[in-house]
Amino acid sequence: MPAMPFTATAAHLALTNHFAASRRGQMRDLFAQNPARAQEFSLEAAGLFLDYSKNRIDSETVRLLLALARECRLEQQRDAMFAGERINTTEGRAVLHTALRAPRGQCQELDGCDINADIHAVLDRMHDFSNRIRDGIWLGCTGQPITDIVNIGIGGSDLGPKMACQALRAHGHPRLTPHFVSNADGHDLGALLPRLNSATTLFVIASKTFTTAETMMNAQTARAWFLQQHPHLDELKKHFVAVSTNAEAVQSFGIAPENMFPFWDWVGGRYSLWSAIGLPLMLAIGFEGFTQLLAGAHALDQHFREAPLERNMPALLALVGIWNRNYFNDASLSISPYHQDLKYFPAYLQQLEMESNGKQVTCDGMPLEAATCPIIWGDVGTNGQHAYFQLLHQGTDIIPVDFIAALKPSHGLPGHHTALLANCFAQSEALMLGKNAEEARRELQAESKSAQAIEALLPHKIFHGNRPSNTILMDELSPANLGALVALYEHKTFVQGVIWGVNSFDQWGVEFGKVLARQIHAELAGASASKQHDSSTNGLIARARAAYSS
Ligand code: G6Q
Repeated sequence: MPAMPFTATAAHLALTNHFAASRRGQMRDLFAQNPARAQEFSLEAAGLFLDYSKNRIDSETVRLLLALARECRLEQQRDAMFAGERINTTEGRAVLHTALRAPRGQCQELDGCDINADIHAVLDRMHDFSNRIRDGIWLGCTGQPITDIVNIGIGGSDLGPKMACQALRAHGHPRLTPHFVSNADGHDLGALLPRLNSATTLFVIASKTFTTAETMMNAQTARAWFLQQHPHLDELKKHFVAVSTNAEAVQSFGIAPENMFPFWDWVGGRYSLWSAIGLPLMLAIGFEGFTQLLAGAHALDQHFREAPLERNMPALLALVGIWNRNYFNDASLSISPYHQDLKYFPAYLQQLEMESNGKQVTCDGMPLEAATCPIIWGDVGTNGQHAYFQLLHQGTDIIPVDFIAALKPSHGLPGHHTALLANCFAQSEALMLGKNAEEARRELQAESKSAQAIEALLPHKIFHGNRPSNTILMDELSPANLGALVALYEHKTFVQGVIWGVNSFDQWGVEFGKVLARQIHAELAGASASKQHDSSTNGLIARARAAYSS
């Protein structure tokens, strides 16, 4: 990690001066001056096309941002990650999710051992298991094939497979319905259980630690529900499997070792889709589809490792984000997939980026001098257009947007996809161009409004434009392209973490949250409420206890 904060680099000073000189520049002028602008600021890699030309940048901006990346030793740190160095320093762990998608036989050393064989041994077991479920060979306790897969997990043990099962639902097995239960709130599991046939349901208990309170509570409830209907403990093994790094806890829960799919401490929760945490996805789309997902991510890994930074998609996406965040001071980033099947992608990226880079100190424990991760949020287009896009176009904050779309749909309904893409492209164009007073006035005049009405309406009809966005396109939302897309954002997150000098792979805030509720939980469930909190918290506890007892 960099010895000095990025704000102390020569490139940062140059960027600060460049920002002062260029910040009032208008993208519409830059496009008019340079007909090759879109070509200059776009590139293809691993089945993805990125157009980042609708950003407030010119060639000099990119040159200086690349210099910043080099001064922060991005290439060396990228190589250290791929080499299995323990770059997650606060947990003393290597960061090797990229090894999970490397082809069989591609050696990956960790502490002198090749982990590729271990990875593929687990993939082989997942392959065999998913084939048996999908082909109807694995039977439930009454001899019927499985119809419903319920993943019980939270955070990194939920968001990845949930997002990917939805994204690739067009590739799903017709007999199998995946469900995802994560919340400690019983309204989540409680709403699902009555809809399930216990004799044809498979529960996948997914937890790296196998100690997470929400997951353990939901798993125990699911187990009790199942045993109520099938009291023989022996039947559990046809309906409960686990994905975890904690074999002992899995066994104590009552899941046999042959029903456990392991992964390793060098796989961070939010980077674990590619490991056995992806089991529900493999069950849904099959081993071949899962292999294509891994291959797409691997292709992007190769690109990230080998392409010069000048033509490196994750690096450029990240650096443009740094420009927006640290120079223009844009505090949020909206993710706008124009694909219904990517509806969980904004939530997935929210965890990936905010949990990775929402940090307050550098790797050396020094307070950060610059802002880090913007707030990540969003929803699918066109829905967002009829809700919060008003603020994107005319709000007082500038909010960069990432538009994501597939050129071909996975449905056959005529007309819809052209309309969808037209909306997507029109939004980024409008955000960039805006509408000046002259253009707005002309429009109002064409509507034959009176001069007085025109002047009254004019301020409301003006769009200042110059609002930045990226557009990411793929041919279709295939497993391979989804793999590449997720890997693109993983590496973007890594690059930004390197520039900010933070550890993108720990999550002490999440760990803090895991212990916070324990004491109050005991007080809510116990005989008498303690008075040791502030008056607000004491009052809330008293209210909840009164509601229980009434
Ligand atoms: C991810 C985080 C966090 C984690 C969940 C679930 O990077 O660490 O979201 O995935 O808290 O943890 P378990 O898998 O251990 O249940």
